Amino acid sequence: MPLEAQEGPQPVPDSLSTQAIAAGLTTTFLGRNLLYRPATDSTNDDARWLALRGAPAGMVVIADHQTRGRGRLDRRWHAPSGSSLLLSVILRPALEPRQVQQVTMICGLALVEALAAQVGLEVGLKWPNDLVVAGAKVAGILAEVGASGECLDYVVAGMGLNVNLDPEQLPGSLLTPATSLSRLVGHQVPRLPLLQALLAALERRYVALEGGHSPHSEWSARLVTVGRRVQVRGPGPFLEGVAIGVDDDGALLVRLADGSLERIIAGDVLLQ
Ligand code: BT5
Repeated sequence: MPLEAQEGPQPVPDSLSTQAIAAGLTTTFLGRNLLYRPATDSTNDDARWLALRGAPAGMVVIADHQTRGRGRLDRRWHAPSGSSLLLSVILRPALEPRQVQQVTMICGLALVEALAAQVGLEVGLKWPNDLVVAGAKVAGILAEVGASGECLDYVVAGMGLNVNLDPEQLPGSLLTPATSLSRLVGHQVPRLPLLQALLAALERRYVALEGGHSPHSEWSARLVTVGRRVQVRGPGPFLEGVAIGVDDDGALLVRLADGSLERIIAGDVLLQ
């Protein structure tokens, strides 16, 4: 990964920079080690590269533009340059690989917390990794792990949040309709205070996780998926049923028409 690429657009009022982010940061370690890139392929790829070379927990890679921003299953994440918060956090939680959804949980809850505090928005979580408002996706989380045996070596927690974008700028063929903060509140939203609030909320939640506190109950209470009729498209067969809850590892429990219970570890859920 070429680390020297710090060239890019000239600063604008809402511009991100290492200095501007550090100036208002209230965290102890999360984001204290930060790489800002005007443009990159994918912040998750950069963070993984750094994690493999020993970068510490709490290091953040953030970009204004991604040429190959990714979702799950190598799907594209679209974000017009400068419109979004696109960041990846390196974490090294004492979890087993099967528990990695707990990292997605704390990221989702930290985003919810920051959006409530900074923008006054009530945002829901949609299993497994989306933030939604009235059925439209405003953010997505992509947690990728490096593991050796039964131990997680690192987790790269990537977050893409649609801040100041017109959903019409995005391709028409999205899995779920998209929205953005500016669309929801009717004005441009400064990214810097939102980012700083997000990092502070995530640090608190990561410290709690490391202290043995599970985010499970708070996360499941926020899931708009639970209690709904769903269609599940995943690696396994296509399923339809009622989402009745999530287990400790964050797998979705779906009751099928024949009364049987399916445990879904990965997939896309359509709410009916
Ligand atoms: C996600 O995947 O939602 C995870 C997105 C994570 C993106 C961040 S940006 C910083 C970091 N670096 C990366 O390279 N990635 C992370 P998934 O649930 O698979 O959803 C992907 C799908 O969302 C795509 O196939 C589109 O249908 C849709 N999509 C793409 N861009 C979108 C956007 N801006 N808003 C809403 N939906 C979008």
